[in-house]
Formats: sequence, structure tokens, C-alpha cells
Amino acid sequence: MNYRSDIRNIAIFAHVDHGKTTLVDAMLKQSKVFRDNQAVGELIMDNNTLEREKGITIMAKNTAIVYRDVKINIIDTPGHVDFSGEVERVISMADGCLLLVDSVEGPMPQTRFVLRHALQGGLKPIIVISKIDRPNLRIAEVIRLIQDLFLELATNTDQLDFPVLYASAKEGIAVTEPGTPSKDISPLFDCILANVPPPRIESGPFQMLVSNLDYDSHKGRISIGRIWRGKVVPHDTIVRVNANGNMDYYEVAEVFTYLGLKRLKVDQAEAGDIVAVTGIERVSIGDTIASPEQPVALPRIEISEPTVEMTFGVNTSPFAGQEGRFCTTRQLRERLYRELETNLSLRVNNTDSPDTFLVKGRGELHLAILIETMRRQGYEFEISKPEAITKVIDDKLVEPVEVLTIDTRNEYIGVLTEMLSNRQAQMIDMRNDGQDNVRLVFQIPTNGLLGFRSSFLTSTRGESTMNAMFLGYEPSRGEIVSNRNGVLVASEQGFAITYGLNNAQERGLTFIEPGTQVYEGMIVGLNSRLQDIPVNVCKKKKKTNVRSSTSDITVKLTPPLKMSLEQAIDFVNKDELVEVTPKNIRLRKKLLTYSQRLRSASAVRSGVK
Ligand SMILES: Nc1nc2c(ncn2[C@@H]2O[C@H](COP(=O)(O)OP(=O)(O)OP(=O)(O)O)[C@@H](O)[C@H]2O)c(=O)[nH]1
Ligand SMILES: [Mg+2]
Repeated sequence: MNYRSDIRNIAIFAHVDHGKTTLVDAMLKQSKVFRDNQAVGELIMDNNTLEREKGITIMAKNTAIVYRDVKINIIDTPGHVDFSGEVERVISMADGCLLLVDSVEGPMPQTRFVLRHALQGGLKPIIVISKIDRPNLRIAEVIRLIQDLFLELATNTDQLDFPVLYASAKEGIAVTEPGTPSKDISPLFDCILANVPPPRIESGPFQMLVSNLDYDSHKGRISIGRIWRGKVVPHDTIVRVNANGNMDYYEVAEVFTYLGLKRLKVDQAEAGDIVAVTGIERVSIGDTIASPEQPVALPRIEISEPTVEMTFGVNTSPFAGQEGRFCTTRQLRERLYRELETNLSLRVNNTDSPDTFLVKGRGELHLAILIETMRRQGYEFEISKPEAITKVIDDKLVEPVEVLTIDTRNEYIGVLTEMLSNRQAQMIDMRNDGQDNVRLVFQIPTNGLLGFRSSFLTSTRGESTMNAMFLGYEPSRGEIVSNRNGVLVASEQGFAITYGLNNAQERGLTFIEPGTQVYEGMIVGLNSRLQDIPVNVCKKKKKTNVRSSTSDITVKLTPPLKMSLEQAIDFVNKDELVEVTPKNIRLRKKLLTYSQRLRSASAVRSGVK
């Protein structure tokens, strides 16, 4: 067995927002991979549009720097729980990890998840206490909590001995002792070289696990992964081994390694390095590519199961086909199945209806990102309310259950506990910091959590944070009754006008502006009562000769409540759909006419399905 002392492979893990991507910025900037005058900005690795808009990392990505002649391959990962599949996907590429923990927040649910995976995957962890420039640091307390976490999760005693560093990525500094001065993050680089084992390599014929795919319109599909054995050279013949063990042959076109934001074309790459290889057109993540001399598959990547599902269907609204470029069943099916090649924790199933697909993911945000991406690519379709995926284990119906951690202020405890008990949550812990802050921990069925985020943010006025993490399956506690109010449903097709909307606003909140085109069955507002009611927002004022008062001349409407895609997904009930097009997000009843809905409601009441 040999080691390559000129390389280290590390992944960066943490709970969401604990500063991973900002730390990678500092590493890239200080390792001089950019020209001196090159404008590179912030959150450099979050280069996809939705990542930049939302300020979160969605996909794991590779980069590399050189420090003291050692190349450090770095994999930045997302911290949001819905993208945990990305963490699972990249673990096998790394030998060590930086586990960031916010110096104020301390370990959070996703910190536990990533540490458990890192330790099980045999990675050497380096703890980085991040954001030490923040006021109200709780370093001693945070370290104690991390030690507890290690005691709980370590798979052997060696793992209990871990290095700790303190960093402010914003200021570009890292130190080994809190409170000591520093001018850069070189202590972090030194710590990586000293503690992360160099990649172990086997000599012999080429073998690599494909851990990621990229696409280039000239080069075609790009396979990314770590070489486990041997070396790869352009024009080599290789064998791809797929999930069924089937093999096919390809010629490698080009080989690249990483440096900064660039991929460098190389004449050859050897075991231990992380590379990108082109020329293998039909390849999936998890496949092995290897020399024909010894085409043995490496263990495939294991990804946890999805927990939430919803249907994606061809748009059936009266406005179908008007706004999208891709609107047909065939186009929708192809797009969804293509997504499976890279989105490892996603599943797609056909349903009884040929126009509808059941799409399963790791959470609402995971699915919402796919929907938003498709809509920007020109797809038009309709989606249903997300639901938790139940299973039958030992003849019992079980449902996914999550641990929900809420950081809030004392004044919101009452309202939150009440909202959550309606959603079948049980409080398992409550900790007060002696001032006004409190951490509440609940156990809650995924079904109870779906749709909770918007009402959570409203009722705590955006002053609290919530984090949920999958815990396991438990016997189903039955359906959660929606306590959302009824909706205002447009009763005829046309253009909404001020007069009609003003009438609707006497009944509740409206979602659309004057001039919006509506159809019968489209949801245009939220009723102030529990039932749905039809409203005619296109109705004009009857002309009379007498003006009753001046207020009739200028009606001032309350501005509409505009929902984002995520809020719309959160909002809809089971008998409703979200219509998604590149231009609009509309809410609608599944049954468009009032009489259809009336018939269906009376059928439900009399027990007829
Ligand atoms: N004060 C302070 N803020 C920081 C520091 N590092 C990051 N932040 C801020 O913390 C927020 C999250 O930073 P990111 O680097 O995007 O965090 P992340 O861990 O990559 O987030 P995800 O990838 O979405 O999980 C941003 O607003 C940063 O500006 C730091 O050292 N000090
Ligand atoms: Mg990030």
C-alpha cells in the first residue's frame, strides 16, 4: 500500500449557514489561485443561479488549492437537510473533513448528521469553530457540546482525539488558540496537511468511482470522481460497470484535474487525485469506470430514501400550453427521468394516469428547487400538495418522523406549542438561556411539518429559526387536519378588475392584481372563514346615473399577497394544485367548477368515494 504525500482530499461539512462556502472563499483567495486583480466576489463556489439567489449551497462541488506544494482537493457541500444526499454522495472522495460549527449557534441537527456520516465513512475530522468575529461567542460551551456529540457518534476511540481550530472566514483568519492574533488562515492549511491522511493508493489497473456528473455542450458528459487505483490517460480504453453489473467500453477523450475554479487539462492523472474525465457518454453516478484488465465495480454510493412525494402532471388548466416551451407528457417524462441521473436522492414513478408522475424527494425544498429549475428551463406543469411517504413495516403503516429544533424567544412559546400540537408534535426538550432566548425541540411526523414553515415565520415575525431532521419511521398517527382557512375561488374566466377584487377583499385576502387573467376554479384569495367561496373578481360595477358617494370613484385595494413557489407549495390542500409555468405560479382547485366541487363534497359526506 502506498500514499501520495502531494495530495489531500477534504470535504467541508456543517449545518446550513455555518460558513462553509465563505471559508472556501478564504482558502481560494489566500492560496493565490486567482490573479491579483481578478474580481472573484463572495460565495464563489455557489455559482448556480438559484444558489446565488437563495444564498445557500444546493450542490456539492469540487475545487482545489496548492499549499506548500501539496494539492488540497476541496469539496464544498450543502448544509440544508434537504440536500443531505449531496453529503452522502461525496464522502467516498475524501479522507478528511472540516466540520464547521458556528461559534454562537453551536452544533445543530445537521452537524450531527454530517458528523455521523463522516465518522462512519472513516474520514478524519478537523473541527473548525467558525465566525469567531461574532459578538456573544460561546466557545467553551460549543466545544463541550461538540465533545458530547463525538462521544455519542464515534465508532472507535481514536476518533475522540480531534484537532480544533477557530476561524473567521469573513476576516480570513484561523487560529489554534482562541483569542490569539493571526493574519491569515495558514494555521488551517497547516492543520489539514498535518492531520488529514494523504490518499492511500493501490497500484494496478485504473479504477475510479463516478461521484458526480457535469455536462459541457462541446465535451459532452463529464464524469467526476476519485481515482482509486492506477492512472488514466487520454485515449485509454475503459470499461464502465453500471448498477446491474453490465459493462460497456469507451475511449477516454480528455482528463482534467482541479485548480481553483478551473479544470486543468492533463496528460495523465493518478490514483489518489480527484479528476474529471470526458468521453464516457452513458454513465451514471455510482458507476465504476476501470481498465478492461480488471473491470471490478467499487461499492455503489448509498443514499438515504426520500421522505416526501408529490405529483407532477401535465398542465390541465384552461390556460395550458400558453406560457411554456415544454408542455407535453413526453417532455415532462423525459425531463424528470433525466434529472435522476444527477439528483441522487430523487425518485420518479409512473402513476395510473399517463400524464402524471409521482416524484419523491428529501423534503419540500429539494422538490421546490427542481420545480423552479424546470420552470426556468421553459417547462409548464402542475403539482400537488407534498405528502410524507408512508410504508408498511411488519403489517403496520408507518410514517416518517422528524426532530424539529426551534430557536425563538419566550413570547412565542405559547403560540408555537399550540400550532405544533395541532400538527401532532410532541415537545421533547425546552432550554432557556436565562435571558429571553429559548430552544424548543419537538418530535413531529413529516406530514405535520409540511406547510408549517410559512405560518411559523409569520407567527414569530421572522424572528425565529427552525431546523428539522429525519429521525425514523413510527406508526402512523393518521391524517393531519388542515386548519387553513378556505379560499376565494374565481367563478368565471376573464380579467380581474378593481371592483371585483374590492368585493373579494371584503371576504378575505386577495392574491392577484387588477388585470390578472383568471379562470373558473382558480384560487384568487384566502377566505376569512373555513369554507371555500366562489367570487367573481371580473365583475364590473353596474352603471347607475347616481353617484352614491365619492368613495365609489377611487377604490383603494389592499396590495395582494404574492406567494413564492415555496409558499404556494406550502399553502395548497389536497384538493388543490399549483400550476407552474415559466411566467406564472397559479393556485387552483383540482375540480374547477362549483357544481363539481359541491358534488364531490356531498359524495364524501355520504361516504361514496
Ligand atoms: N460574521 C461572520 N459571518 C460569516 C462568516 N462566515 C460566513 N458568514 C456568513 O454566514 C452566512 C452563511 O455563509 P455561507 O458561507 O453561505 O454558509 P454555508 O455553510 O456555505 O451555507 P450552506 O452551504 O447553505 O449550508 C453568510 O451570510 C455569510 O456572510 C464569518 O466568519 N463571520
Ligand atoms: Mg455553502
